[in-house]
Amino acid sequence: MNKKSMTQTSKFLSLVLRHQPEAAGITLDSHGWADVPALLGGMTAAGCPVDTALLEEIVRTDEKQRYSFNAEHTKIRANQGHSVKVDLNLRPVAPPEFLWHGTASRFLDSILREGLKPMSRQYVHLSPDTGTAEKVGSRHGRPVILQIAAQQMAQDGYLFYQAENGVWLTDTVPPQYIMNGCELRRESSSDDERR
Ligand code: HQG
Repeated sequence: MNKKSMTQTSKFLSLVLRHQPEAAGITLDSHGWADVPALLGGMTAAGCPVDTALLEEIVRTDEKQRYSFNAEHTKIRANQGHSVKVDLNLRPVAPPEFLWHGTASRFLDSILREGLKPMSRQYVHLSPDTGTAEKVGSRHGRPVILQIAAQQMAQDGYLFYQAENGVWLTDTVPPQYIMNGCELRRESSSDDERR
């Protein structure tokens, strides 16, 4: 299978495992697991033919390690990114001093006012490095990178989790923990340029 059709199959797989299991006529259990035979049958019936070998290849080669099998490879789930409510059994972990969030410049005003919210997903997603954050932000438009005082948040009682694939998750980031907020606001303000 060529890379383009594999990407398309992977996108449908993400949709099913994170957002709309009903698109393949299946259900997820409370921990987000789908039954592999049901998934293969359901995706194929929905016009996206996939067999065990292809599913194994998608999971193995996914550049973001988006999916995991159980030990027997009879079940599969997405490692993060869900909008359906699932309990991934994540245990709180101490974060590094700083984490990063890539977003688009047009969201900046709202984010600096209200903080980071999970929007349609279960958690706010944070990156361990600026390079990853920049890629995440570029998906939405002109990227801006927010520096998050994660360790300070943890000291103040906020919980952090790390998904199977290294992505950091937390419920919300209030604006005072966005370290470079002032700087970004200054950069994005055209008034400032005129001074
Ligand atoms: C923004 C991808 C206005 C937030 C990535 C983001 C990631 C606000 C957008 C994963 C806001 C939501 C998640 C507020 C947050 N006002 N906008 N108060 N608070 N936002 O896609 O973090 O390829 O749901 O900044 O790599 O971009 O799918 O979240 O721009 O790991 O595997 O609202 O998804 O992975 O967008 O991305 P998203 P995200 P996959």
